[in-house]
Parts: sequence; C-alpha cells; structure tokens
Amino acid sequence: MKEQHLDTIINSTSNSDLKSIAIKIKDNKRITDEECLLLFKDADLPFVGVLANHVREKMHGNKTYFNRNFHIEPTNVCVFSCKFCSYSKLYAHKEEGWELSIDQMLDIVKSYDGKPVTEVHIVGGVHPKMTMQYFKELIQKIKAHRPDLHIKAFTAVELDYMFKKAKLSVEEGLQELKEAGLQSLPGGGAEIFHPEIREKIAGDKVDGEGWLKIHETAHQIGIQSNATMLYGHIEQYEHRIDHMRKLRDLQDKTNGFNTFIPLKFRNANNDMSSVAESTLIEDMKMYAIARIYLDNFPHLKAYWPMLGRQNAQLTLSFGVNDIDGTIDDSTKIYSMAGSEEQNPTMTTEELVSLIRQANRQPIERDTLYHEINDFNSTTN
Ligand code: V47
Ligand code: SF4
Repeated sequence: MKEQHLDTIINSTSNSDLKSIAIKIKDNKRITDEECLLLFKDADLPFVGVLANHVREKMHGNKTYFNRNFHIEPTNVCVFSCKFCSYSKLYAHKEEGWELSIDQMLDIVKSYDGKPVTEVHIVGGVHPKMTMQYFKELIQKIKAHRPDLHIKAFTAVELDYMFKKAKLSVEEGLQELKEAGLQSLPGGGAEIFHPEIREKIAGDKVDGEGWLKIHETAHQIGIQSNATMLYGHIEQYEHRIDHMRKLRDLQDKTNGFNTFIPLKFRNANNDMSSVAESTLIEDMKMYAIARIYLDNFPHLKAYWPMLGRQNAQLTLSFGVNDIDGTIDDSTKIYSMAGSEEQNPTMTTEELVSLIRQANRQPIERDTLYHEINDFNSTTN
C-alpha cells in the first residue's frame, strides 16, 4: 500500500527535482541539504506526507510508542534569559519563582509509589545554588527509593553550567552523574544551533558546539539521549537544515540518539510574543521533512503537551511514531508559553485511543524503546 502511494507520487510529479527526491526515498537513499531545502520551499504537504509516511512505515510499520512518565521541574529560576522562554524567572527576581528541595522532589517521586510509571524526566531552570552535588544527591536518593524508575535528566544547558561550576570536564561530570544513577539525557536546550539565530534568542547559554559535545560525550560513555529543535520563530529553513545536519552527522558517528523532537515555538508570555506562531501546515511539513532527512534517527516524537493532543494525533500521518507519555500534569513549560494543554495529563487509555483513532498500533515503551505492552495483543 505505502509503495503504491509513493509510486503514484513519483509518476504524477512534474517537478523533476522533487520526483528525483521521491525516487531516492524509494531507493532508501539519503537526501542532501539542497534537496531538503527544496522540500521546505517547493513541496506541498501531501507530497512530503507520502514520503515521510513511507519512511515511517518502513521503519516501524504502524507501531506508535508512548510511555508512562512524569516530570520534575526543580526550579524555574534561571541565570539565563532566552527570549522565547515563558517559564523562567531571572535569578535577579528569584522570589517570584519556585525552588524545590531534595525532600520535596523525593515526595513527588514517592507520590507515584505503586503506580506503573517507568520514567522520571527532570529538567528546569539553571539555578546557581543547585549544584552538581545537589543533583547527584537527588539522583542517588531517587534510585535508592525506586531503582526501577529510569532517570532521564538535565539538558546540556544545565549540565554545561553544572560542570563548569564544579570545574569538571564534560566526561568527568557525566561519568559522576552516571555513577549516581543518571540513565539518559533529554533533548532540550538545543534550540537552533546556528550562531546567527542562537545569539539572538539564547545568546547567553551554551552554544551549539557545546550542546553537541555534551551529547557526543554522553553517547561515548553509554548514555543515550534525545535531540530537539525549536522551530517556527525567526529562523530560516537554512538554519533548520544546518541544525538537522549537525545532528545527522553526530548520529553517524555515535548512534546514541533515540529520538528527534521538533518543538513548535509558542509565543505567549515571553519576549518574542510579537513573532507569529507557525501554521498547522508548516508544523506537519516540519515533522515530515525531519522524518525524511534524519534517516539515521530511529524515532520521531511529537510532544503533545506543546502541540496539543489533536495536532499530535495528526503528526502520526506525517512521520511521527512516538507521542511521549502520560505526563500527569507535571510540567509547566508549555502551558505558560500558550499551549492549549493547560494541565497536560493523559491516561494510558486516552493515549491508546488517540493512537488507535489514527489507525496506528499503540505500544507502551520504556525510555530506551524496549516494548513493554503491545495494546493490540492485550486488553490493558
Ligand atoms: O529547550 C521553551 C523549549 C525545551 C518554549 O527529550 C519552548 O524527551 C516552544 O526539551 N515555545 C525543553 N518551546 C523541553 C524539552 C523536552 C520536552 C519533552 C520531551 C523531551 C525529551 C524534551 O522547551 C527547551 C526549549 O526548546 N521551549 N520555551 C516556547 N515558548
Ligand atoms: Fe533558562 Fe531554559 Fe528558560 Fe533558557 S529556556 S531561560 S535556559 S529555563
């Protein structure tokens, strides 16, 4: 069936450059940056949708993954001042923010005792008092309390700050955190690597090279990670391609990335509120083109608390094979930035039915994509 759709596209496309991209996809070949730009500029949504769906179904069939997770956001106080951020309070105004103690965070973990969650995702602002020592203790205590809970924690931005402050190399710092119980890294803080844009929207935190170096080192010592890209603001298509090329190159080298997560810029309550948000068509094209270009990334994730659950459902026809997890209303980043999901939480049943409505096969996974429960073969 998918082959038929691709053949139809190949036979009916009059633009010879686009036709040759479609033939490349059929032949399982990698597309170039120039071809990627052509897809952004000249291809329509149905065209990229068929190509992306072909790639997705070749890799995963109808399988669509989710997990049972919750977030801990240790603080929204931050020494940095990213223009797109609706969430953080500058350190200078820290009385307006929140700071959780280790005991408060452990209480959050304990509130899930007896519940079938498999992952805690820990990410927050960069607070100067939350040091390497503080986070090592947190991770050790979480592991001591619940050894089976996978700890996915800290963006490269938080790690860069933590390691510099502790005067540790990236490798030493990651190794120490790994020994304490850190198991994987989330993909945040990547934004847009290209310095021309990064300087304008996130000029005071780790640069693109620093972000990539932290993930490369993590992969080398056996810590897998995710990668994100914040799109749909002041960047051009060329900057998105530059970002994805750097990720594709690193993945060729280390094979340590699990999933790519395009993050749609939301414009409420931040210094970039005058920048219009991308349209739904632009969003679906972004997912589809990411699936086509990033041929060495096993998974493509739509993060539903940011996109809204209905749009996340739609991405399942445009290359996406993962929609993150149950979340349990434990993150504030996107509700504060204007997402329609003001209290993001979905039961497993809701996630399963959302995936089924899109004619896909729901599968509960763990953080590293081991299958836990195939909802087509069970009644859970
Ligand atoms: O790096 C902040 C983004 C990221 C806005 O790895 C915004 O599984 C849009 O990376 N509009 C943090 N985006 C979240 C993140 C993440 C989320 C879920 C899963 C995983 C994973 C990673 O949120 C930041 C930044 O790019 N962000 N503000 C905004 N106004
Ligand atoms: Fe701080 Fe992260 Fe917000 Fe930037 S995006 S200001 S690093 S919390």
